[in-house]
Amino acid sequence: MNNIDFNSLLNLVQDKNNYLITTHLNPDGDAIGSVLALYHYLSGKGKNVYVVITDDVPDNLKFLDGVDKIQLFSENIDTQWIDSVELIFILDLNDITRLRGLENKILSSNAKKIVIDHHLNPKEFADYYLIDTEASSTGELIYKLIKNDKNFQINKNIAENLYAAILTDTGSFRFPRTDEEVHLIIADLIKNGADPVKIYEEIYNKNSFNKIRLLGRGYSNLELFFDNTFCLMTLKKEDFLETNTNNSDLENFVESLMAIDGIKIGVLIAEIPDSNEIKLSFRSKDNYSVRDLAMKFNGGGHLNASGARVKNGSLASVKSNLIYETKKLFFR
Ligand SMILES: [Mn+2]
Repeated sequence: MNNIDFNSLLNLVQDKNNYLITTHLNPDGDAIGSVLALYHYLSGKGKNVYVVITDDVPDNLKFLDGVDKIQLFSENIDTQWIDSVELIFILDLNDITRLRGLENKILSSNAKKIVIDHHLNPKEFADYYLIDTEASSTGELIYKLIKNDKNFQINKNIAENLYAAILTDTGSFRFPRTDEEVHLIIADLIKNGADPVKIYEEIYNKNSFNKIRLLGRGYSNLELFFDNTFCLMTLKKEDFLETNTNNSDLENFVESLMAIDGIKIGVLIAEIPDSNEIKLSFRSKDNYSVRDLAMKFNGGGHLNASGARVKNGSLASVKSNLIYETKKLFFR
């Protein structure tokens, strides 16, 4: 793996003019904020920059400056220009399969590919890697990259995008990688124009009334197991229909279970309307590996956050199976 540092990367950028920036499917705040900050930096230096991603920008990130420059990739769009770029930045991912559909276009391009990321276990596919698994976010790495350019001053657009990236990837400055350095970076971003009140308001306080009503249904259905360490939230089809909501309204529901005192594992089990699928979302603390639990249902993910979808199962049987598997894995 060819690792590159900030200064060598800046040198590489100096004499090139045509760039492509992309990031992973289901983009989050770190993905979009990092992409747009790098976009503003490069275009601020007079470069020609394309931005392409494979899924829509989530609604709560559409306020970010530069969102209108993002193209949505599909098999139908003209991608001839991909062959004209000289450098391709791949941000916040280290496994090319997370580029869904775009990966072949990128791999077959003659441009140099550069991964900037903070996830563990990178796969070998790019020409250069700028990876720091200790970093809070990819946004933190983009900040350091731009700061290494002594001829460039971070402007408001860049500051806002990087603030959004770090805010979201640190769970609002509370995840373990939130250290002194992160707060010093944040202070510098505020100094350069990021507005913490506005950005938080845009990202977190734009829930629909119906979504909160659906969450209320979920809260009233909570169940505890295994000495109050395992909490289960169940949502049935009628909960969605009666609140006029759908699958996409479930964001952050399972996370909220982890705020309950003593909870080690939280699971959301939801009967998705207009489908024959049951969605399972898992969160945990410490070494309770919900990835192992998700794999029992043909899903996957991380140690403390994972998911699965069960087709054609009944809610009752998936639920009893879930409780059985959880007991077998953790509470024998
Ligand atoms: Mn990230």
